[in-house]
Amino acid sequence: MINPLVQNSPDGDGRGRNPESRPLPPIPVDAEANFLSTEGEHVGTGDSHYGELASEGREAQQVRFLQTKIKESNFVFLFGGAQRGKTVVTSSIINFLSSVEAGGKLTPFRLKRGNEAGGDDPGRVLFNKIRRAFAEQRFPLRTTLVGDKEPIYVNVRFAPSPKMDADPISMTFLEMPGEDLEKVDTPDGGYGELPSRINAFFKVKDIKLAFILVTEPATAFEDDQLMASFIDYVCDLDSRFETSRLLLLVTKWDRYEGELSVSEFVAENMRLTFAKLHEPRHSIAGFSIGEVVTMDKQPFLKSFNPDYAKGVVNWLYTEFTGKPLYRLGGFERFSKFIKRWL
Ligand SMILES: Nc1nc2c(ncn2[C@@H]2O[C@H](COP(=O)(O)OP(=O)(O)O)[C@@H](O)[C@H]2O)c(=O)[nH]1
Ligand SMILES: [Mg+2]
Repeated sequence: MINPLVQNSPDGDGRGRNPESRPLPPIPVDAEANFLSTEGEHVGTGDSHYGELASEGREAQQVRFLQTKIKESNFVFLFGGAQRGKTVVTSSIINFLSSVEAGGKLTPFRLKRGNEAGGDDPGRVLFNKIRRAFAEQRFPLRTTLVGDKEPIYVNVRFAPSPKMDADPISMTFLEMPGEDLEKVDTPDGGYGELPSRINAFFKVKDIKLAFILVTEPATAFEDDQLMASFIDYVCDLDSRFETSRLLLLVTKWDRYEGELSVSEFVAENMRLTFAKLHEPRHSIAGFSIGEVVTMDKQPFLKSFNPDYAKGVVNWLYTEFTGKPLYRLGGFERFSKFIKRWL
C-alpha cells in the first residue's frame, strides 16, 4: 500500500528530504478553569483580564512548570485556524493506534497541567469523547477552552509489539482552539501574539515539540499568510526553531476535486508557506479521515481510512526517536529514489 505521507527518502529512513514527497508550586487553580466544553461559545476569561506584567509572570511560571514535565512526553503542536480539522487529525491518529493494524497497544496516561489540582483530566475526557465519536461514526464536537486557556493535553502511550522491535513512545497532543491560534496574525499587518499559555511551549528548553500545520483545500489560500506568520513567529521567539522539521497537512483531502498533487496544490495556493517549506527536511501531505457523507446536514464517517493517520504517526515517531515505526514498502522507496534524481 502506498503510504499517503509522501516523503522523499532514498535511504529509506523515513525522514523527508524534499517537501514534495511528503519548581514552582502548581499554578493556583480556579475550580472552573479545567472545564472543557466541546460546544458553544468561548467563555474564557482570557488574557485580556490581566495586565501585561501579570501575563508575563504567569507565562514564566508556566515555562518553569513545563520544564519539569518535558521528560514525560513528546509534545505535538497542531497549528491552524478554526475548523480546519486539527482535532480530527488527533482523533484519526488515536483511532489508528488503537487498531490491530498499528501493531501495538495504545493507553492513555495523565500528565498534570500547570493549572490542575486533581479531579477530572480534561485530556482523558476528550480521549474518551474521541473514541465514542468514532464508535458512533460522528465527528468530535468543537473544542473550546475556558479559564486561563491552557491547552488540553491528550496523552497517549504507544507500546509497539515485541516483533516490531521499536521503543514505546509517549505523545501529548495539544488541543487548542483555532480562534486562539489565529491571533498570531493580525489582519491589519501588525504583530500578532499568542496567548501566554501557548507561548510557554516555545520557551521551554529541550522540550520535544513537533509542529504540524493544518489547512484544508477550501481555505488554503486564505491560510497562507497565517501559516507563514506562525513560522516567522516561532523562529523569532527562538532561533532553534529555524531548524525544526515541519509537516504541512492539507486535510479534508477527500473533498478535493482538482487534479493537482498535494505539493502542486500548495505551491499554487500557498505561495508564502510553500517557499518556507521548500527545504528537504520539511514535508507536505494530504490528509483525510476517510469517506465522509452528509446525513441530516451532519457529516458522518462512512469509513475510516487508516493510511493517512499511519503516515503521520510514522512522521511523528521519526521526529521524536530518529527512526520510523513502520517500514515503507520497497516500491515506494524505489519510486522516491527515482523522483529525487529527476
Ligand atoms: N470531509 C472531511 N471533513 C473533515 C475532515 N476532517 C475534519 N472535517 C470536518 O471539519 C470539521 C472540523 O474539524 P475539527 O477537527 O473539529 O477542526 P479544528 O477546529 O481544526 O479542530 C469536522 O467537524 C468535519 O465536519 C476530513 O478528513 N474530511
Ligand atoms: Mg479542535
